[in-house]
Amino acid sequence: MADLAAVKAALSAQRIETPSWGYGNSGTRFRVFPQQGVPRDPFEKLADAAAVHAATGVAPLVSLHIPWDRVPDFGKLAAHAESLGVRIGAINSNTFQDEDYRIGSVCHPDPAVRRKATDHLLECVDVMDATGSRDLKLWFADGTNYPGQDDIVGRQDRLAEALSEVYARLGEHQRMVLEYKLFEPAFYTTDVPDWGTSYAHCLKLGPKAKVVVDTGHHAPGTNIEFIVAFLLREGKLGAFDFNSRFYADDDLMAGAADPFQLFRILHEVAKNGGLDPAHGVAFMLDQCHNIEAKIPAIIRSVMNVQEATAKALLVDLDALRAAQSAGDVLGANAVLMDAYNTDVRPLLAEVREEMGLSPDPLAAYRASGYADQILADRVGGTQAGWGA
Ligand SMILES: [Mn+2]
Repeated sequence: MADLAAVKAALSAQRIETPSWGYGNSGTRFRVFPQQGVPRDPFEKLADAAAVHAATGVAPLVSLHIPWDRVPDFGKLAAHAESLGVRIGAINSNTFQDEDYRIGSVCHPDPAVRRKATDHLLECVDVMDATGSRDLKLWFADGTNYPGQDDIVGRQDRLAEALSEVYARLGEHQRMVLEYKLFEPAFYTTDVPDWGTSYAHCLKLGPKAKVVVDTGHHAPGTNIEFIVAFLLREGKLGAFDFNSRFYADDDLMAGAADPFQLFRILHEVAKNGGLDPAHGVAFMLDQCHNIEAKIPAIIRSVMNVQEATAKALLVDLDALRAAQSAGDVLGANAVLMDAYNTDVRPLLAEVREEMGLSPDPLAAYRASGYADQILADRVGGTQAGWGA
């Protein structure tokens, strides 16, 4: 049996980071449906994130996205976060929304464009210095659409050169986390298409470079928990971008499409020490909320990650190992399924009450009156969204 006190301690200690862009208007390439009460600036995004943290107690970190969250004084933004009870998490770079990046950023054939992209990444490290952020999160839209369009190896060389310049700029306690994505926006080759490419670059860069696993960035049917287990074993799992996919990079709420997959991933995390803060795995959400209310959707996502984590922590590892060593295929599988089929909602309600929180985060949010307050307060101005 899992030690219940240890399970509760692990659940109350877990930290789930929410994305600033999840609070703004975002959607699909077809249509972004604006919603009332959406933040107009990064300060208001942090206020929404603080509302999520107030309801859940486990979401004190907020990822920023540069340039969408660029402000004249990042020290002021970090102080504002602190006054709201949250902190700045990962700084996400953006080398995909400028005219210059039509055929690439750090992998572009033109050294001037590469210089511009690398300078942006260095600017992001400046933002980390000013905000106390630990992680520089890199995702590159770079790739090609047509066979012969560019030299595959040449692009890898350019990528390595940019990464190594940025790596050298990192402070002692700062890290670089490199995200991969199978395809889109490039459709023939992507310069960081899979975990192996990210891992190979990170391995060469050094201990401060780690891989980000975005759960939506794989081919259908990919065994993501294998990737997670492998990277944990190598000490190279830096972070998760949790979200759900039914088809491609859907960016739906974590745990909505396939809660069993989320459980299997978190089982590998829990079993292999990844919940220990010393391991440094960041549990981030990377989602868009196009048709649903944003703050409640993020609260629901945090709860879904917590539920999968709770189930993972309930796996009877002694019984699992005994069954595995005995070659008891069905017994081992049953141990895992017993944990997955446990209703952990009462356990999480208890954990929340012991943390001095409401047992029901969504009800607590509704009762707070925050949703009405932002509708009344946020009149006029320009709502935040992609590009702002
Ligand atoms: Mn992502």
